[in-house]
Amino acid sequence: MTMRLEAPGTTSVTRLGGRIGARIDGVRLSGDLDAGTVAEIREALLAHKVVFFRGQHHLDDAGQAAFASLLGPLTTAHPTVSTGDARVLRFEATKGMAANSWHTDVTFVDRVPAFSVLRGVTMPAYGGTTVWANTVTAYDALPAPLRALADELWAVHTNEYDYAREAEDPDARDSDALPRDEFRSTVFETEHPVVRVHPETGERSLVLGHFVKRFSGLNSAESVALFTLLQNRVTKLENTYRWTWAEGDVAIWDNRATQHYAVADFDTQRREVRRVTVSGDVPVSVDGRASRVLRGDASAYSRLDELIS
Ligand SMILES: O=C(O)CCC(=O)C(=O)O
Ligand SMILES: [Fe+2]
Repeated sequence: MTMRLEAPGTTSVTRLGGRIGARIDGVRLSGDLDAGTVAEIREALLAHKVVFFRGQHHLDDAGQAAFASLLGPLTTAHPTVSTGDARVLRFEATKGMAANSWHTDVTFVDRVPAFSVLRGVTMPAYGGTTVWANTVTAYDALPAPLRALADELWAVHTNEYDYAREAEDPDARDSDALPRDEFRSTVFETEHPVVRVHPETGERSLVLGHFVKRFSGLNSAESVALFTLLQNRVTKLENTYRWTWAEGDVAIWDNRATQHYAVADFDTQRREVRRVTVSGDVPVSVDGRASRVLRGDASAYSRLDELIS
């Protein structure tokens, strides 16, 4: 374990991938960070979509939540998992279970979180990496006819149980690595535009991932075909960055511009990460229409009236 102490004012941002990812050095994350440093982190996060910090061994749950709240008001831990007042969601795996499916966090509600802050608590000796994909560059790289199609398309996202997947793999858990029964204790369904306009950068990004059930107006076979086409654009390796965790690492991603996948290749080793999410607003399409709730009330999970940006 290495601890690095840096003098104030030595923050540096090192780009890691061609399309996504940067490491930030010289910052000790805490709820006491000065506004200038928080602004630098936010700027790097908006530019690089996922940023990584090494050596944050001093952070506990309260410190992680206090730091995260400098980026905006926090959501509760999860819309369907009861954690009381706790803001921190634990993902623990001992049987190779992880969020090993491409997703954007919590897209089944209308108020999709803006940022997720994830802390590596216990890490396996091998495996257990996480991969992020840039959904803005994926959109930008679409040929014009596909961009026009995506711009007009809407999709229904849900946390509803995926029976087909369980039949194939009885040990698998839902994509957010939560106990299935609790995960679907309340069913949420929201219709989002497939292309949303980012509220801070103005960039367009593809809103897809594991929670998509179907595209509005298309049948399920058509939905699968089109989903595969667009989703493959997001997860193309050139459009991703893969992080090998050490304990004390913190990753922050812009959940409005990314998907991620936790690789379940660590056998029976222990792995634990803890997540805090920052509230986000309701996505808006290129023609200015907001996402629509079909089922479920997420107002207790995340309050839109508290948003600052
Ligand atoms: O376990 C991981 O690396 C990521 C888990 C996940 O999907 C999340 O924290 O949102
Ligand atoms: Fe996730």
